[in-house]
Amino acid sequence: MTCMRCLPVLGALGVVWAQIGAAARARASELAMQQAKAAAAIDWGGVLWAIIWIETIAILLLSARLIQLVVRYTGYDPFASWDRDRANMRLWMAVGAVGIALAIWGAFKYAPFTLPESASLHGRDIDSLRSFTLSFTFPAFVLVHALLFYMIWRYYNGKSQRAAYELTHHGLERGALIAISIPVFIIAAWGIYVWSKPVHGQAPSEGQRSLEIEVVAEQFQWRARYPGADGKLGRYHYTLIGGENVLGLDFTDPKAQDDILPTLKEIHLPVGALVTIHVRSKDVLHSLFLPHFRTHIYAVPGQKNQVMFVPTITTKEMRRKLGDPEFDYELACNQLCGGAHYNMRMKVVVETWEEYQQWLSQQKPAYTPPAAVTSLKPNLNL
Ligand SMILES: [Cu+2]
Repeated sequence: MTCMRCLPVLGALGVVWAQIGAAARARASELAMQQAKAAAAIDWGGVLWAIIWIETIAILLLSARLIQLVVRYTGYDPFASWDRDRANMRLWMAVGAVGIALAIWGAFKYAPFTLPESASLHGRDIDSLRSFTLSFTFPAFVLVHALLFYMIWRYYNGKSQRAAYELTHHGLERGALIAISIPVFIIAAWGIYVWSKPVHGQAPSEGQRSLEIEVVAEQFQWRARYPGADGKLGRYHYTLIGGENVLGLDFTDPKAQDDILPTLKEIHLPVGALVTIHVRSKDVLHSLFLPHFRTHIYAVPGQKNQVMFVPTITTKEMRRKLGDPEFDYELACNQLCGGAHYNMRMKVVVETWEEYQQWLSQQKPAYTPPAAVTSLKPNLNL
């Protein structure tokens, strides 16, 4: 009984909590877009929804309690003629029907938001693995739910026919074990092979170009570093971070002296080349996520990570395929890393080798040689 009394309070608290959270999130994104305007605003829409929810739940709970009290003190039960077991069964059937209808509706509604075909070589294997996994799990999902609701309908309490109870059925158990373990084993073994590819399982093939770049995470942006003419990224150390040396490069290392730091928030990648991205973080845990290339790795403070893939479709080609001239590949942070986490994204441009070279030649080196500075003569022709 005590528990019954707590329920309305707990329910109301839950609703208030959810509404406060929703209102806070809405406010946070609003703030980012229109700081001054949103700072002074109260989300009256959110407050109104919270009130409506609380009132609705309270009315439902009070009505139920009222019916209970009327039954107790008057002896009159408006539901006396009901077959409660049958009513429960029918309600469960309704839950099943609504659930299935919502699932079908959701599948169609959100279909346009799914990712396009993979734009990386290993991504195709990941997509095949996903299709294979779904080809087993989806029929299993449908079958289990169909059986669940069938059993409720067939054997609901109160019906004359009762379900038979059997302690063990070795044949059934053996069959289920084999039927389940074979696809699970295939998925696990294939998964280990496929998922290791973007981490360390690829090497450039004969005549294939390769490129190593670095992407560094910090609250709340990504910074990229490209190798200079030597094709190698130079040393860095976190103690050297400061001033203009935002990535802590060690300029005593000749390999670091020609490294290039693109100024814009975008990275360019040549199509068909094996791209290795070295990933590190300057502050908290971030996550480098390239959904179109089916590539993802954590950016961990104090640790070097790397991920590799071969982009197979240029941005222009993908725009044509999707019929969307605005389409861009995205590099996003996939780890809730702080207040402006949503802002932590970069555009990824995949282009031909020639276009890539041209773009790279326009980027700024991270280092200005001291000799170039000291050789400047003072202008004395006053
Ligand atoms: Cu982040």
